[in-house]
Amino acid sequence: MNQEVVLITGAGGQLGTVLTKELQQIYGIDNVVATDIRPQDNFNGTFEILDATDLKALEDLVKEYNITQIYHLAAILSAKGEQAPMPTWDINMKTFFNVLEVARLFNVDKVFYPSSIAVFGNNIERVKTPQSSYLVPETVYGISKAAGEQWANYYFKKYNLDVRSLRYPGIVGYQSLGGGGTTDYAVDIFHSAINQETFQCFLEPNTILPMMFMDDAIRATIALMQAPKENLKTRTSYNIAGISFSPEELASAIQKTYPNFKITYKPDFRQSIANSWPMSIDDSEARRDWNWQPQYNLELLTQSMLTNLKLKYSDNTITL
Ligand code: AKB
Repeated sequence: MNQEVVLITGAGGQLGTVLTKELQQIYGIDNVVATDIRPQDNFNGTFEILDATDLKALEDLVKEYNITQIYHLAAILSAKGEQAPMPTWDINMKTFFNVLEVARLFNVDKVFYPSSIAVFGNNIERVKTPQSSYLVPETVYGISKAAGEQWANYYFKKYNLDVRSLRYPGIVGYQSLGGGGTTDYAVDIFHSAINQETFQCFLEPNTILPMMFMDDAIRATIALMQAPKENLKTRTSYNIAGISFSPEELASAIQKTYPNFKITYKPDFRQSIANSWPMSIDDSEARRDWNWQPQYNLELLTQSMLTNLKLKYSDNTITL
């Protein structure tokens, strides 16, 4: 087997920070090229500034490092995207087209493309939303991800480019903060709890959304990317499920450890985004094709978040 050399875009983001470290573990620190539009403090490994809308800059890096896999994480998320719809569309699509074209032209073996539960929209089955549900996204982020899924499938069918994709739910991890999504509250709430602050939630108490602990999200990503090519029947993007919960359920789980923790509610524009998304996901195709199985329930997620964040704050190693 040839040595894999992996390039990541958006390596400084919520998922990117953690995925970069995991890929360094798997492929060796010298075989991972982390890139982001912003410099990263105290980065351990190879880091390059990259604006992924710049085709030539991406091409130069792929050639310079002989890249064999690209994980394309750079994107503007659901809530932030609604503040600037046209730039969001441009950035999300242009960066992905650049990745697809560079991968096709320079024989990159595999591309990972994150999609999202944001591809679904109103009037779908919101409980156990099926893989084959129709997609009528309500946000520009969701529209860009739904379009991206089709382009992933197109490049696979037309050019045999091995693009693999997951529809992530909200990701909850202690290592990083959310980056402008509708599910960010589920990370922020833990920081308030540890710091003994009242948390003001921008969603209503009973808004149930699909979520996933960071470790599960990383495991799913690696499992998909390492699965035998012939097993993968879905070339748009796979549904994956972790846990579903509402803000009030999450607050109650936190109160088991921090009984004095308080939450208040002040829903804003993000409520209507959340209302258009599924409450839970049917991921039976991911389970069938590459043995997907989540490991974290609400209790385990809560305990892990509280324990690890407490350690980070007390060690002063919080670099969010
Ligand atoms: C967001 O809230 O926009 C993201 C997502 C679910 O894709 N976390």
